[in-house]
Amino acid sequence: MQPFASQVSFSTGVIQPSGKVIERRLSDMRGMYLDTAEYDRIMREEGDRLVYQVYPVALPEEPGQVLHCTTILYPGKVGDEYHMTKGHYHQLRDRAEVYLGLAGRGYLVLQLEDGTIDKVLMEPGTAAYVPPNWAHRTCNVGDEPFIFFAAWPGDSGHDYGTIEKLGFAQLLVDRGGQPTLVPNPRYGQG
Ligand code: PAN
Ligand code: ZN
Repeated sequence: MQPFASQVSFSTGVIQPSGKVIERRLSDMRGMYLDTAEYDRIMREEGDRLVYQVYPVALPEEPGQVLHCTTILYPGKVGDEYHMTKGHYHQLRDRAEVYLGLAGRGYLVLQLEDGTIDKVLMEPGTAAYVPPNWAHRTCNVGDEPFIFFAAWPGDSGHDYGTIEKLGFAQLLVDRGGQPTLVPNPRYGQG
């Protein structure tokens, strides 16, 4: 394989050239937001919002590679819950990851499989570390797109199913203008 470079726009998050861009809309996240009545109302009255996009650098997902991408997480809320990514564990649980904030403001929310939760504020220039074994999700708590760069080992794999089934133990919501973690009443219900 030959060395190469990609161009990352810090302001828009676009990577060129990129692999296939992933788009996640509200309809891709059914059941993930707590306020299902509000979710249904938005889908009915406002349509299927774009929540985030991922621009990956095209690389083989194999040991030894370092995969990298940007995520553009658009501002917004469903009820009082901030726009967020689906969130996942790595299939190989001991594979870590680095996030670098490029624009906007968000939180990285992390969880161990015993339900232990932590959160890290991310602003432009914040290098946030996802240690081995932590599920990770980002939430946009600002009014602009929250844009970050991520890099992780090529053989990590993504386990979305565990979070789709069990959820995160706590959810990040707006409480009087303050991003606040609150217990998820549906956590672990499968
Ligand atoms: C990130 C995420 C990206 C989108 O690149 O994949 O922010 O979030 P979801 O994958 O949870 O939809 C990463 O953590 N890669 O491993
Ligand atoms: Zn990851």
